[in-house]
Amino acid sequence: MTFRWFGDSDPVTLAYIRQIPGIYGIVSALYDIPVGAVWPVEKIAALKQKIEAHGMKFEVVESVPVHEDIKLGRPGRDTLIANYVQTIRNLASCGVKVVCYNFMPVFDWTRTTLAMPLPDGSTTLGFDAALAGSIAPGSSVRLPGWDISYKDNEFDDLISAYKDVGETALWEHLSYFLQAVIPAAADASVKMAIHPDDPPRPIFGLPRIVKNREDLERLLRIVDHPANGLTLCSGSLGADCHNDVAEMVREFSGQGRIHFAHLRNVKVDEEGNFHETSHLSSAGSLDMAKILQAYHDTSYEGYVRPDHGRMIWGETGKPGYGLYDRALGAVYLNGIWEGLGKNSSKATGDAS
Ligand code: DNO
Ligand code: MN
Repeated sequence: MTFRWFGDSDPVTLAYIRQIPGIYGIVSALYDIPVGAVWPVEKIAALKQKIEAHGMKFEVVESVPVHEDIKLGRPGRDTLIANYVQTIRNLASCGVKVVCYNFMPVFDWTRTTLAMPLPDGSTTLGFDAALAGSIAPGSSVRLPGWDISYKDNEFDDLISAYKDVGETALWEHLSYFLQAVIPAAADASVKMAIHPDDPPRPIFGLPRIVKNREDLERLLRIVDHPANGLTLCSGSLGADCHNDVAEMVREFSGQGRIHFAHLRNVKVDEEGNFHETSHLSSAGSLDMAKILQAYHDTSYEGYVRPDHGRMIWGETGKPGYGLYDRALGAVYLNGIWEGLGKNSSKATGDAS
């Protein structure tokens, strides 16, 4: 069980995270390195040391961002890919075992609201499909809930650059990236773990290619090696009610290709609207016990973290990444996992 931490500027401290029962490690990144530049060993080592001083491990990075020129297949991509590979080597030299990344054009996750009120007085991240659908690519509308690190002018340029890059080209650019990066990652004993698109559908006219079982299958076959793996995010994939998350876990964990499990619950409808809920199964549309059962049945030994949480108990801070609800999630998930262990044939000695 791990917990995401955004570095010294994160209002949630390592000292507090340590007090959550059952936390093994911290998931973090270097946030002051420009996208595309090599992460220096000294900075990685300093981060590791800080985390270890609080009694936790640093074995998972989320994320090493992929430069837009790689996703766009622009001429400069070879240098950027060489930098990416060097970053992987540097991370490996500091003991990092899994690197999470994503291949979403321009945006990381997108929400139409960051503070949707729930009946219990908490607030959560929400997505209104009609509202998102009404925004034309390149229009001046800005949403509160999208994770981008571009200035407005760069942002508009990027959106127009993607006019010539549809799904087919994006797949080609992802293949090119994987064919260069996976052998180097394998060589450094690092497992790459792509995060699915969130939400799992095209938005603002931009292509999205990591949205469902077929996409994951296709991706894994591009370089059919364990170093080419998945961050299976239940909440991202679960935002499409046609995705059977437990079934995907069973299939891909069974193949040893899930290296990082993001666990959270969402309440979804047929139109593609959704909001995030507490981790509890009854609070949302996903059966968390069934999902964990699938991990357990396939002897999953990878890393796990509670993904986003609601804002509860008056907490303020980075939406989705407060302390309290994520801590409740970690404990709830650990509880299910402990129960599965005690009920399994291994634990009871039942050979059937
Ligand atoms: C959404 C979150 C994301 C994720 C990045 C990974 O479900 O987990 O912020 O961290 O997309 O690159
Ligand atoms: Mn996630």
